[in-house]
Order: sequence, then structure tokens, then C-alpha cells
Amino acid sequence: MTNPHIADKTDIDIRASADRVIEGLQQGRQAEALRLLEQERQGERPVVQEALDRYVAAGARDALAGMRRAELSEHAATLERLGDALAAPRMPAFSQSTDPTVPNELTNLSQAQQYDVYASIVEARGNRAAFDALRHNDHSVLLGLRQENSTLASHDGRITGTGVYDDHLVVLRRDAQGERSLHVADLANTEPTAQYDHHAGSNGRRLFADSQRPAPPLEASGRFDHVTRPRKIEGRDADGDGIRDLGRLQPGTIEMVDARHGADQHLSFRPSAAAVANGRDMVRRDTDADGYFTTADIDGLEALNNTFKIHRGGQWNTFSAGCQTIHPDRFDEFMRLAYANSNQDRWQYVLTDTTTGLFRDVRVEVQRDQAPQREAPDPRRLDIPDEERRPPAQRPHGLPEYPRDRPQALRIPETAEDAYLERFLAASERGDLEARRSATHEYGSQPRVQAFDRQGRESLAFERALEAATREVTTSPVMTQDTQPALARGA
Ligand SMILES: [Ca+2]
Ligand SMILES: [Ca+2]
Repeated sequence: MTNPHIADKTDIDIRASADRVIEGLQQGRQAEALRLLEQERQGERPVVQEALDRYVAAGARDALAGMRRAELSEHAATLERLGDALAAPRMPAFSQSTDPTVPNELTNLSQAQQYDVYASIVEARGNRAAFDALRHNDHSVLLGLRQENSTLASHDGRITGTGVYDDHLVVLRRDAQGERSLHVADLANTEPTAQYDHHAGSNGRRLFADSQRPAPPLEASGRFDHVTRPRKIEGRDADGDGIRDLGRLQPGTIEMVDARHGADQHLSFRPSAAAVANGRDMVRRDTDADGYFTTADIDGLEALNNTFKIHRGGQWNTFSAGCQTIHPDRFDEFMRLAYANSNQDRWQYVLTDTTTGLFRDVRVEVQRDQAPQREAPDPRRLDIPDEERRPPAQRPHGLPEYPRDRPQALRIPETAEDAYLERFLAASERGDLEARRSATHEYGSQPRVQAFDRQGRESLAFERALEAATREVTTSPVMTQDTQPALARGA
């Protein structure tokens, strides 16, 4: 299978095109500006179209809000699309691999164009400081794209809690002349791992990381008994039940400063004093110990502290107790670009969830439901040992092999889209929310579905239209004109 994504070159300057649209909107030439946006989008691949939309949605936020208040019906669909452009983005299919068969949506885009794909995510998801930092020359900005995992996940598919590198960390840099460049660390991690979780239990000799004192004997809770090699206990007891809870950075913007990490004291990042002072609710702890960070974690929200660093991880183990970690093969280039200006002393780090909220919630739920079957441990499976069980000298020679793709099916039938829509609509008609959610999940989990994003948005629009229709029905027996086209799109 060759790269399924569009690989044609394009000469668009995404930033400049978006700026012309933004200027028109701000000057009240609304129809002309939105027409220009459609022209600029014409013929571009989806990642470029999405970047244009995000830049426009973020750069003309006030003007667009004014248009929404004015309820300009002829622009309703575009305004809705631009509103959605500020939501959690789709993770661009990207890999550092030079293998032409590995899916890559950024193939043949210039450095400046690739920069705009990710910088537009910073603008859509970051705060004002991040927006401004993108406009400084000789300056770098950091972006994290998170894919949700259980803290029990491991690279070999077992549930020993050693972590997976399925998130992307991006450095965006403008040099002294304003030239745009980037590095995408496509083997990165933004989530803690269960090997540090107190819920993995204690034999009476397991140590607390902070005090170095042994933790009293404690039986592992639930599936945490699969953690075969618990490490020193990290985290904090957030809900007061006497067991410490691992924490994860919430999506948002965090100002970072330089730091050192580990036995080798390598260069890294940590939150600045200002970030900590303004870091209310920036950490969520897994208080219900199911391996996920959700609103079900009662008392789980806490203020940021400066232990949430960005540092180097291991070959087969992300070594994260809450830090963002990068695989050794990607780390040096990431840091080289991040520290290209030796005088830079503040970095805005924007962390975002990926895929739409609808898919995210469904995915977490379904992962949780299916996890025991899918991740069943097999004690005989020792062929891909983690760092603990195989000393460095015995590791396989040559380039290490990483799981390039998420464990979902790599191929989907041509008709998957139709099959999904059929099931989605049938389930909707029956009012079977469970079946509809499961159809949505299965569809949303296929990373190579070309129309993923379009359908994701349409599903959201469909949900909204249903909500609107429900509200409408309570006041009027007839469905409004507005909901009809949205329902048709959802179909
Ligand atoms: Ca992840
Ligand atoms: Ca939880």
C-alpha cells in the first residue's frame, strides 16, 4: 500500500492567504472575504484547508462572532465550519519514516506550509501568549498533540504500564529573518504510566519517590496487578483515600523554562514560576484508578506544579510519571530546534487533545470496555522485552522497531464509510444510542479513512441538529428549515 494521502506540491502561503481573508473580515467585507477563503481552499489537500480555517477562525474571532450574532443565514454553513475549526483538531497523519508506503499527509509540503499546519493548531488551541509567540522572530513555540491512552498501555500491547509513543510533540520556529521551520517528534508521549502508580500496590518494600521511604503493603487495585515491575511511587493523594494518584497535564498553554533531567542531567523543560502561579486546574489525577483521566475522577483537578517536565524517554519505556517524554531517536533534533536561539528563556507549550470531542469521549469509553479482552496479558509473550528484562547489550541490532500505527485495523474496506453511515442512520432511527455510539466509534477509530474529518464534523453537526430539533419539537410540531439541511448532511 502506498501513501494514501495527496502528495501534489502546492505553492500556497497558508499564512498569507489566511491573513488576506482575516483582513477582509475585520474590515467588514464579509461576503468577499469568505468567497476568497473558499477560493484559497479550492484544490488544496485537507490538512491545508484545515490550517486555513483554523488561522481564519483564530485570527478573525471577533469579526466572526459578530457575524454569528447578526445571524447572516447565507454564511451559516461557513460560520459553523469555522466554529468547529477551533475545536480539538484531527491528528495529521505524519511519520518521520522515509518509507513511501507509510501514510503521510505532509508529503511534498514545504517547511513553511508544514509549519502553518501546526502553527494554526497553536492559534486555535493556545492562549494569547502562544499566539503572540508565533509572531516573534528567532523564537520557538512547542505543541503537543495527544492521543488518549490508558496508563496501563505498553508498546508491545500488554498492560504492564510502560507507555506508548503515540503522541506528537512539535517545535515551531521562526528564524531571525522570519523563515518558518519545524520538527515533528512523532514518537512522543504526553501521559503518565501505571508503573509509577501507587494503585499497582506495594510488597512493603516499594518506595515513595519523594521520601524514599517504603510504602506499607497494599494489594494492587483492579487491572493494576498486570504492572509486573512497579517503580517508585509518584503522584499525590488527591481524593484523600490514602493512595496516591498519578496526574496528567490538562490541555492548555503552559509557559516552560529550561531545566535539567535525569542521571545524565540532560537539557529539558519545566513549567515556569508564572505558569505554576496561573496553573489552576491544569492537572487531572486518576482518582478512580481506571487508567484514564476523565470527569469521573472525583476531586481529580489540581493546580500545576513544576514537576511536569518535557524530557527524554527510553527506547522501550516512556518513563513518564506525568511528564511529556520523547523517544531518544527524536529528542536531540527536537531540542536542537527548540534551543536554536541561545537567548530564548521562555517557551509557550500548547497541549491539545486530538479528534473531535465526540470521538474522544466515545473512544475512552470503548477502550475501557474492551481493554480486558484486547490487552489480555500473555505471560509467554517475551519476544519484545522492555528495558528491564533485557539489558542494553542484548537489544536487537539495527534500527529499533516501533509500532508505527495504532493497534486498530490498518486496512478498511472501501465500503466502510457506507457501512458506517448505514449503521449510524439505522441506529438513529431505532433510537439505539448505544449502537449509534459504537458505529461512530468504529468509524472514528480508522486512521486511514480519507473522509474522517468531514464525517466527524458532520456527525457533530448531526448531534447538534438533533439537539436543536429536540428543542424545537418541544415548542413546535414542525421541524425548522435550519435543522433539515443539517440532518441531510448527517445522512
Ligand atoms: Ca498518548
Ligand atoms: Ca480515571
